Amino acid sequence: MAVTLGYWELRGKGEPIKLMMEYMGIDYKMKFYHFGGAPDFDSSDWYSKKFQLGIDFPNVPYLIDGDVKLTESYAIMRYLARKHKQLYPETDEEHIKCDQLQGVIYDFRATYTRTFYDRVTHEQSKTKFLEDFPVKMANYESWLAKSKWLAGDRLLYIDFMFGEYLSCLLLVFPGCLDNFPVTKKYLETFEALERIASYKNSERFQKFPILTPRAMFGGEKQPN
Ligand SMILES: N[C@@H](CCC(=O)N[C@@H](CS)C(=O)NCC(=O)O)C(=O)O
Repeated sequence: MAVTLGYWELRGKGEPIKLMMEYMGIDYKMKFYHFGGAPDFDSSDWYSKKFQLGIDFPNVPYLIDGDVKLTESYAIMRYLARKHKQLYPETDEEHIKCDQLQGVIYDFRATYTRTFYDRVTHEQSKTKFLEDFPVKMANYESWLAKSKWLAGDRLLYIDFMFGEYLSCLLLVFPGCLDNFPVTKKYLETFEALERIASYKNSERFQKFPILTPRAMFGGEKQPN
Protein backbone atom coordinates (compact mmCIF):
# COMPACT_ATOMS: atom_id res chain seq x y z
CA MET A 1 0.00 0.00 0.00
CA ALA A 2 1.27 3.45 -0.86
CA VAL A 3 2.54 5.64 1.94
CA THR A 4 1.07 9.14 2.26
CA LEU A 5 3.13 12.27 2.71
CA GLY A 6 1.13 15.26 3.92
CA TYR A 7 2.46 18.74 3.27
CA TRP A 8 1.63 22.17 1.93
CA GLU A 9 1.52 22.36 -1.86
CA LEU A 10 5.11 23.60 -2.06
CA ARG A 11 8.66 22.24 -1.70
CA GLY A 12 9.64 23.34 1.81
CA LYS A 13 10.44 20.59 4.27
CA GLY A 14 8.40 18.04 2.33
CA GLU A 15 10.59 17.96 -0.75
CA PRO A 16 13.65 16.21 0.73
CA ILE A 17 11.35 13.37 1.83
CA LYS A 18 9.75 13.26 -1.61
CA LEU A 19 13.19 13.16 -3.22
CA MET A 20 14.17 10.26 -1.00
CA MET A 21 11.03 8.32 -1.86
CA GLU A 22 11.59 8.94 -5.55
CA TYR A 23 15.19 7.81 -5.24
CA MET A 24 14.27 4.66 -3.32
CA GLY A 25 11.36 3.83 -5.60
CA ILE A 26 8.83 3.91 -2.75
CA ASP A 27 5.16 3.85 -3.71
CA TYR A 28 3.81 7.12 -2.28
CA LYS A 29 1.05 9.61 -2.70
CA MET A 30 0.96 13.25 -1.69
CA LYS A 31 -1.77 14.83 0.41
CA PHE A 32 -1.35 18.51 -0.33
CA TYR A 33 -2.82 21.25 1.86
CA HIS A 34 -3.59 24.61 0.36
CA PHE A 35 -1.95 27.77 1.71
CA GLY A 36 -3.74 30.86 0.46
CA GLY A 37 -2.14 34.07 -0.73
CA ALA A 38 -2.18 37.64 0.65
CA PRO A 39 -3.82 39.27 2.42
CA ASP A 40 -5.40 36.37 4.37
CA PHE A 41 -2.79 33.62 3.92
CA ASP A 42 -5.58 31.19 4.65
CA SER A 43 -4.09 27.96 5.95
CA SER A 44 -7.31 26.48 7.33
CA ASP A 45 -7.10 23.60 4.86
CA TRP A 46 -4.49 22.07 7.19
CA TYR A 47 -5.37 23.63 10.52
CA SER A 48 -9.02 22.53 10.32
CA LYS A 49 -7.87 18.90 9.99
CA LYS A 50 -4.69 18.97 12.02
CA PHE A 51 -6.09 17.28 15.12
CA GLN A 52 -8.32 14.79 13.32
CA LEU A 53 -5.66 12.55 11.84
CA GLY A 54 -4.69 10.61 14.93
CA ILE A 55 -1.11 11.89 14.75
CA ASP A 56 0.62 12.22 18.13
CA PHE A 57 2.45 15.44 17.37
CA PRO A 58 0.47 16.79 14.43
CA ASN A 59 2.44 18.85 11.95
CA VAL A 60 3.39 18.90 8.30
CA PRO A 61 5.26 17.15 6.85
CA TYR A 62 3.68 13.94 8.14
CA LEU A 63 3.99 10.41 6.89
CA ILE A 64 1.35 7.71 7.12
CA ASP A 65 2.59 4.20 6.44
CA GLY A 66 -0.09 1.74 7.58
CA ASP A 67 -0.20 1.99 11.36
CA VAL A 68 2.84 4.26 11.49
CA LYS A 69 1.95 7.94 11.69
CA LEU A 70 4.98 10.11 11.97
CA THR A 71 5.97 13.78 12.02
CA GLU A 72 9.35 15.58 12.20
CA SER A 73 11.08 15.61 8.86
CA TYR A 74 14.32 13.99 9.99
CA ALA A 75 12.45 11.28 11.89
CA ILE A 76 10.48 10.55 8.71
CA MET A 77 13.64 10.43 6.60
CA ARG A 78 15.41 8.15 9.04
CA TYR A 79 12.35 5.90 9.31
CA LEU A 80 12.13 5.47 5.54
CA ALA A 81 15.87 4.91 5.15
CA ARG A 82 15.94 2.33 7.98
CA LYS A 83 12.86 0.53 6.77
CA HIS A 84 14.05 0.31 3.17
CA LYS A 85 17.68 -0.35 4.11
CA GLN A 86 18.98 2.39 1.89
CA LEU A 87 20.49 5.80 2.64
CA TYR A 88 20.81 4.89 6.31
CA PRO A 89 24.06 5.28 8.31
CA GLU A 90 25.72 2.01 9.26
CA THR A 91 29.07 2.67 10.86
CA ASP A 92 29.67 4.73 13.99
CA GLU A 93 31.41 7.30 11.88
CA GLU A 94 28.42 7.64 9.54
CA HIS A 95 26.06 7.91 12.50
CA ILE A 96 28.15 10.63 14.13
CA LYS A 97 28.40 12.61 10.90
CA CYS A 98 24.68 12.33 10.20
CA ASP A 99 23.73 13.37 13.72
CA GLN A 100 25.95 16.42 13.52
CA LEU A 101 25.03 17.42 9.99
CA GLN A 102 21.31 17.05 10.64
CA GLY A 103 21.56 19.98 13.04
CA VAL A 104 23.98 21.96 10.91
CA ILE A 105 21.79 21.71 7.81
CA TYR A 106 18.59 22.44 9.72
CA ASP A 107 20.15 25.65 11.07
CA PHE A 108 21.53 26.52 7.66
CA ARG A 109 18.05 26.33 6.19
CA ALA A 110 16.65 28.34 9.08
CA THR A 111 19.01 31.23 8.33
CA TYR A 112 17.73 31.65 4.83
CA THR A 113 14.07 30.99 5.50
CA ARG A 114 14.21 33.63 8.26
CA THR A 115 15.53 36.04 5.65
CA PHE A 116 12.85 35.19 3.12
CA TYR A 117 10.04 35.43 5.66
CA ASP A 118 11.22 38.76 7.04
CA ARG A 119 8.65 41.13 5.54
CA VAL A 120 9.64 44.08 7.70
CA THR A 121 13.42 44.39 7.42
CA HIS A 122 13.81 42.21 4.40
CA GLU A 123 16.64 44.13 2.70
CA GLN A 124 18.75 44.24 5.89
CA SER A 125 18.15 40.54 6.50
CA LYS A 126 19.15 39.74 2.94
CA THR A 127 22.34 41.82 3.20
CA LYS A 128 23.26 40.13 6.46
CA PHE A 129 22.55 36.70 5.01
CA LEU A 130 24.77 37.38 2.00
CA GLU A 131 27.54 38.71 4.23
CA ASP A 132 27.50 35.56 6.37
CA PHE A 133 27.04 33.20 3.45
CA PRO A 134 30.74 32.83 2.40
CA VAL A 135 31.73 32.00 5.97
CA LYS A 136 29.12 29.26 6.21
CA MET A 137 29.92 27.93 2.77
CA ALA A 138 33.65 27.77 3.50
CA ASN A 139 32.87 25.09 6.10
CA TYR A 140 30.89 22.99 3.64
CA GLU A 141 33.56 23.50 1.00
CA SER A 142 36.34 22.06 3.14
CA TRP A 143 34.08 19.33 4.54
CA LEU A 144 32.96 18.16 1.10
CA ALA A 145 36.52 18.27 -0.25
CA LYS A 146 37.16 15.23 1.95
CA SER A 147 34.48 12.93 0.57
CA LYS A 148 31.96 12.52 -2.21
CA TRP A 149 28.87 12.79 0.00
CA LEU A 150 28.24 14.52 3.31
CA ALA A 151 28.98 11.53 5.51
CA GLY A 152 31.61 9.84 3.37
CA ASP A 153 31.52 7.70 0.25
CA ARG A 154 27.91 6.64 0.64
CA LEU A 155 24.91 8.73 -0.27
CA LEU A 156 22.76 9.00 2.89
CA TYR A 157 19.49 10.63 3.88
CA ILE A 158 21.13 13.90 4.94
CA ASP A 159 22.33 14.46 1.38
CA PHE A 160 18.68 14.77 0.35
CA MET A 161 18.16 17.61 2.80
CA PHE A 162 21.31 19.44 1.77
CA GLY A 163 20.84 18.82 -1.97
CA GLU A 164 17.30 20.17 -1.80
CA TYR A 165 18.17 23.26 0.21
CA LEU A 166 21.11 24.15 -2.02
CA SER A 167 18.89 23.78 -5.06
CA CYS A 168 16.30 26.19 -3.55
CA LEU A 169 19.00 28.65 -2.59
CA LEU A 170 20.21 28.76 -6.17
CA LEU A 171 16.72 29.71 -7.31
CA VAL A 172 16.77 32.70 -4.99
CA PHE A 173 20.39 33.73 -5.49
CA PRO A 174 21.47 32.41 -8.89
CA GLY A 175 25.23 32.03 -9.06
CA CYS A 176 25.61 31.97 -5.27
CA LEU A 177 27.65 28.76 -5.49
CA ASP A 178 30.02 30.01 -8.18
CA ASN A 179 32.77 30.72 -5.65
CA PHE A 180 32.24 27.33 -4.03
CA PRO A 181 33.20 24.82 -6.71
CA VAL A 182 33.25 21.77 -4.46
CA THR A 183 29.73 22.38 -3.17
CA LYS A 184 28.54 23.27 -6.64
CA LYS A 185 29.93 20.01 -8.00
CA TYR A 186 28.35 18.13 -5.07
CA LEU A 187 24.94 19.53 -6.01
CA GLU A 188 25.44 18.74 -9.69
CA THR A 189 26.37 15.17 -8.80
CA PHE A 190 23.29 14.88 -6.58
CA GLU A 191 20.95 16.25 -9.22
CA ALA A 192 22.48 14.00 -11.88
CA LEU A 193 21.57 10.83 -9.94
CA GLU A 194 19.41 8.98 -12.41
CA ARG A 195 16.24 8.82 -10.32
CA ILE A 196 16.59 12.38 -9.11
CA ALA A 197 17.12 13.70 -12.63
CA SER A 198 14.19 11.72 -13.95
CA TYR A 199 11.91 12.92 -11.12
CA LYS A 200 12.95 16.53 -11.72
CA ASN A 201 12.04 16.13 -15.38
CA SER A 202 8.64 14.70 -14.52
CA GLU A 203 5.32 16.39 -13.81
CA ARG A 204 5.52 15.21 -10.22
CA PHE A 205 8.17 17.84 -9.59
CA GLN A 206 7.17 21.49 -9.16
CA LYS A 207 10.08 23.92 -9.04
CA PHE A 208 7.96 26.57 -7.32
CA PRO A 209 6.70 27.49 -4.80
CA ILE A 210 9.56 26.69 -2.46
CA LEU A 211 8.00 28.42 0.56
CA THR A 212 4.55 29.54 1.66
CA PRO A 213 2.97 32.68 0.16
CA ARG A 214 4.03 34.60 3.27
CA ALA A 215 7.63 34.59 2.03
CA MET A 216 9.13 37.60 0.25
CA PHE A 217 10.55 35.30 -2.37
CA GLY A 218 9.83 31.77 -3.46
CA GLY A 219 6.26 31.73 -2.19
CA GLU A 220 4.66 32.15 -5.58
CA LYS A 221 3.86 29.62 -8.26
CA GLN A 222 6.02 30.03 -11.34
CA PRO A 223 6.34 28.01 -14.50
CA ASN A 224 8.79 25.10 -14.15
N1 LIG B 1 10.34 20.26 13.26
C1 LIG B 1 9.35 20.07 12.25
C2 LIG B 1 8.88 21.44 11.79
C3 LIG B 1 7.71 21.33 10.83
C4 LIG B 1 7.24 22.69 10.39
O1 LIG B 1 7.86 23.74 10.69
N2 LIG B 1 6.15 22.69 9.64
C5 LIG B 1 5.64 23.93 9.09
C6 LIG B 1 5.89 23.93 7.58
S1 LIG B 1 7.57 23.75 7.20
C7 LIG B 1 4.15 24.07 9.29
O2 LIG B 1 3.53 24.87 8.61
N3 LIG B 1 3.57 23.34 10.23
C8 LIG B 1 2.15 23.37 10.45
C9 LIG B 1 1.77 23.26 11.91
O3 LIG B 1 2.53 23.77 12.75
O4 LIG B 1 0.72 22.70 12.19
C10 LIG B 1 9.95 19.26 11.08
O5 LIG B 1 11.18 19.32 10.88
O6 LIG B 1 9.22 18.55 10.38
